[in-house]
Amino acid sequence: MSDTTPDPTATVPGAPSSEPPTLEEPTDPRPPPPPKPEQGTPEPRTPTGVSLEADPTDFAQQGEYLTTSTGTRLRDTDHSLKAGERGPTLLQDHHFREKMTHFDHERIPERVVHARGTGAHGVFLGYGTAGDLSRAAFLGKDVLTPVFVRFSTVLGSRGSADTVRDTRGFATKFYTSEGVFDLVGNNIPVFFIQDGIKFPDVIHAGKPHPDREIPQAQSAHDTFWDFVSLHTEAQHHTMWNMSDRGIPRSYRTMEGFGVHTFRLVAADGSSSLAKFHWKPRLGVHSLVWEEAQMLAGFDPDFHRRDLYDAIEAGAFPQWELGVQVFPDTPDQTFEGIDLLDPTKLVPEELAPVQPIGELTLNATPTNFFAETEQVAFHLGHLVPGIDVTDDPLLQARLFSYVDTQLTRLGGPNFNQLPVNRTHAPVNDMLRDGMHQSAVHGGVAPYKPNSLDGGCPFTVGAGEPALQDFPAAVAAEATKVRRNPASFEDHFSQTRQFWVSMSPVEQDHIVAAYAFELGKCWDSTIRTRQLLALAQVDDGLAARVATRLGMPAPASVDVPEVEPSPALSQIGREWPVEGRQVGVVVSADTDPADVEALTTALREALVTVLLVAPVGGPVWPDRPEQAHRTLHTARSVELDAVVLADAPPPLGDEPVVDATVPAVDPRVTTLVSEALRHAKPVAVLEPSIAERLGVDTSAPGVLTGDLDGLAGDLVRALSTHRVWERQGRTS
Ligand code: HDE
Repeated sequence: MSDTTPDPTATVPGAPSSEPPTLEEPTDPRPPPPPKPEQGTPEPRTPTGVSLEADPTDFAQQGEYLTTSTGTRLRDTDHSLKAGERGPTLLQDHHFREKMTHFDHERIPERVVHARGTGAHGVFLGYGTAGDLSRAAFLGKDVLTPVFVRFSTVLGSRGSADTVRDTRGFATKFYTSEGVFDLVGNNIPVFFIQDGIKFPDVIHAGKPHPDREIPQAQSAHDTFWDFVSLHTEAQHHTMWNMSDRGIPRSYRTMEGFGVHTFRLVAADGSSSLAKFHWKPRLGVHSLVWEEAQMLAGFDPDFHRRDLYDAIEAGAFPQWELGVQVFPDTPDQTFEGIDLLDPTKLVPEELAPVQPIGELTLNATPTNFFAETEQVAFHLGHLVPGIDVTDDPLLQARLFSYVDTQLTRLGGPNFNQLPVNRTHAPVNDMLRDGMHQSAVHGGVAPYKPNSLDGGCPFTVGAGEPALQDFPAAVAAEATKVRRNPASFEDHFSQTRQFWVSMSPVEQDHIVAAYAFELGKCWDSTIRTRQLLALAQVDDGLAARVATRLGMPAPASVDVPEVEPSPALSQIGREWPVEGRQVGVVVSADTDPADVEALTTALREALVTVLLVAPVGGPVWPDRPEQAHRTLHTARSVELDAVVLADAPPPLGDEPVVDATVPAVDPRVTTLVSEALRHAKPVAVLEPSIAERLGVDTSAPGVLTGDLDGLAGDLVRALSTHRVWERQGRTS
């Protein structure tokens, strides 16, 4: 035999797998087979060339020098390559083309709803109290799970203002040991519509008019009220929008709700129905409407800034996760309330919220786009122990969320984006597609197979797995496009919300309806909405009608309802962490007084902003810098004002008439707005109050010695506002 004759015992090239297949389909679970010896894979590197072993903070940028996207160092990025100094740019300038092409494609489609949002990282601590209800591992006692939360408004575009009147999104991604769980909720416990097929309708009605594309990010226009006055199942949600819930003070002071009824499944296979609630530790608080409007101009990023400033200041926002639990009965109702109707809530007085864990937000994003913009939530991101129900709104969402990411994030691999990656091991059979960043081994992404040793295997009975709870469906169901009769009551819970409000909250609701309907051009739409309000409460309808200058609709029979005190936002005391107090100072103020007060307030984790006539050091010989000037400060970013001084005008503002006021008019405006918005105002010297004409006997105007003042201020802040100044409290 010559040396070149092939060895007949050698393997013929082209074996499809690294291991020979078995005749029978493999059934014993095992890890994937190793790669074939001749196979290589790209060396694992981050998208910017760093070894995966590197510190995560080095992943995005490396080295001292500017490079191309493929890591070649650049000498010049300020001039394009031209045919001579005054000549045309050359097509061969690939650095210019790379830079410009990438820039041209920096934007992705904004979310069709919830485009305006703000994200933060945090951690969820399981209390273990849900053990009998759900087998979900992350709910276990003392289990810590990383989370990413995105808050949002619904209607506005990505650049719209934070403080508009709207529903807020409250979406949480839990990176649990058993896979990602997304709880995609709102700050309002009920929704506009009962069946997901109406979602495009309500959103088209709420978005700006298609012809002029106005108004931006608001519901105060004809198409919105046209829809909700005709489609009256929206009235309950709309009443919440018109209440103070529509204008939260902060994301930190919002409740969150899963809205739908979910099904929890315990380790023994038993099930219960449940509604999720997030309860903010700081209480539920809102802006007043004038503040919200002013902030939209003065600081459109108010909620985003508030969240990030609080986290930076160490006042980490916290919520308790709780569940209302109901027996999983065939009729899926509780105390006569249809649990599959997402326009209904279950009053907490009937089913208390049981705490099951605690969320703490403790880090801001490093890169807004990579994290907040690319985060992709989906109701189908479930873990063992949490399952869905047949709520027709929920069912539609199970389709919509993946579908929308395909367009928004450019293909089916959005779960591979860093913020979406699970922390649990993945062994799927999904392959290829746009932006694939995994290098899958093996040859058999199909089942059954024997070439990849049968891998991957499905989980055996008794092991935790995605739940397909064997819920019964009607034995002789007929295909219908119809709601159950129980969905037809649109007004009793709307009325329950109204009668549960305190008088001052009712006043705000009346004013909100009058504003929104007053912005509608068409009087038929106003009339129709007044008729809907009459079905809630004839007093409410009459008060709104008076403000609109329209006749009150005739009284109609309204449902008998019990108030639910848990729905009201006022009447208690809450922690004040992260509240903002502005202290008006000047070089003439005694720095010792200011220091004593600010130290005491900062100990209560209140943020203190020194507001001085001009920027720079407040006192020539001391380090304290002005945080705001009279030119940049406005009352609406403050929860309370301390007047340590009332400086005279600087003389840098145009004089409107010949009289020069004793106090800078910007201080007068600041104080009058703070008083009008029912905020505490503390005055260090009686002469300051005199110069400003502030009545020191008015509720919430605090005076007295410095020792007591900080404590009084914290107490006044703990009720959120000085409600007596808003008129009626009972
Ligand atoms: Fe959403 N919703 N939604 N929604 N939703 C989206 O998904 C949709 C509904 C909610 O911060 C979209 O990724 C349909 C209820 C939040 O990224 C989209 C229906 C609740 C967020 C979508 C609803 C929500 C979204 C747009 C009726 C409260 C922001 C971009 C069947 C329980 C998530 C995206 C984030 C986002 C569809 C109803 C909350 C288009 C079809 C009810 C907090 O898929």
